[in-house]
Amino acid sequence: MQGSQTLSAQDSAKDAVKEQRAEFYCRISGNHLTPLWEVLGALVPKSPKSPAVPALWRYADVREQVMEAGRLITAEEAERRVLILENPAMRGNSSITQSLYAGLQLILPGEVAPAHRHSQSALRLVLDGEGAYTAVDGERTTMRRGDFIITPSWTWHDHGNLGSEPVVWLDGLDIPTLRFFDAGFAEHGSAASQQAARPEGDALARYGHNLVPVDLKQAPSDPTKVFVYPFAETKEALEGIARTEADAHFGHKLRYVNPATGASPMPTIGAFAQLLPEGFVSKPYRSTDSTVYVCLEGKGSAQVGGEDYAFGPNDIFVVPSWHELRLRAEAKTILFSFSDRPMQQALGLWREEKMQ
Ligand code: GTQ
Repeated sequence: MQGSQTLSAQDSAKDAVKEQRAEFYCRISGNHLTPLWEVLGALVPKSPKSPAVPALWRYADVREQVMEAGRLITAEEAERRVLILENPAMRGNSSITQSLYAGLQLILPGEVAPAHRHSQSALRLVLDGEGAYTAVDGERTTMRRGDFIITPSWTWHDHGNLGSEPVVWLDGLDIPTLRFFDAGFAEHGSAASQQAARPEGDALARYGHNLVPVDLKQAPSDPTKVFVYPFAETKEALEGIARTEADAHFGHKLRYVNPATGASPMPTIGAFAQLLPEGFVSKPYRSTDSTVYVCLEGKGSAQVGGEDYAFGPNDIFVVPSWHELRLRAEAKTILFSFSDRPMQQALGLWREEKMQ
């Protein structure tokens, strides 16, 4: 009896304190103040607690809806006809991770997505169809499946389709990052399509063969002038290194670089290509850069947060920060991926953990 009375006395003392605090919080709220101690654990977590969740988009499930968008609006009217891949736990945010945006862009035969430029950096990974091009600062490049194409911050770009089939690619942009920094600018071009200032292939010839113009000067954060990384070359590199033993965590994984500096192609987004031999099972791995993966060839599965996500060609999946990833390949598999790693590294924040 004595014990429970003491307990209830303690309880009512606690309740009184709670009430006083609640009244205090309410009063200071009028001055736009709020107590740190109520939120400190969430603000300064022991390890990353991403609001993003793992997710996979099967291309076969969404392709028809992308095509349906093509019957509802023209590329010109939409400016960019894109279905945004939204992280299921962050709907309404136009984000696939906290810092990055991804979308599927469709361009139909004869269409033009008009020239514009913005401070957001963009990458394209060509998935489906042939005959489209992207023009970047006066040079066109034909888009072939698996090609990794970039439009760095503030470069003019337009897209067009000169072929006879619909073309779909994955867009990856740093839109949420620029929104976070309130650093977004954009403008429209004076014409829908840019005048060609240089012949197709010029940038790749000039900057993409382990040679650069003799007077080229680039700061470490400058984007590469190589704006297309043809899949044929990426595949040749991956198959070349796949003759040696695979890394236990990555298989055979390469990082796309600005060949003039060794830095990432663009300062805000890092990109990677990896080959997993048939039957490969990776050891678990995690890193602080939430990563978007695209399967270009083969099939397998990604185990993230204890769940298995089976993937095949053109399927896209996202692995949030600090989530353990285990990759399995049922056939020889090629994955493309991108993340905000260069930003985190520039700020000294990036961490990884290779588990056994
Ligand atoms: O192609 O310029 O998915 O400006 C989103 C914004 C693509 C583009 C997107 C863009 C673009």
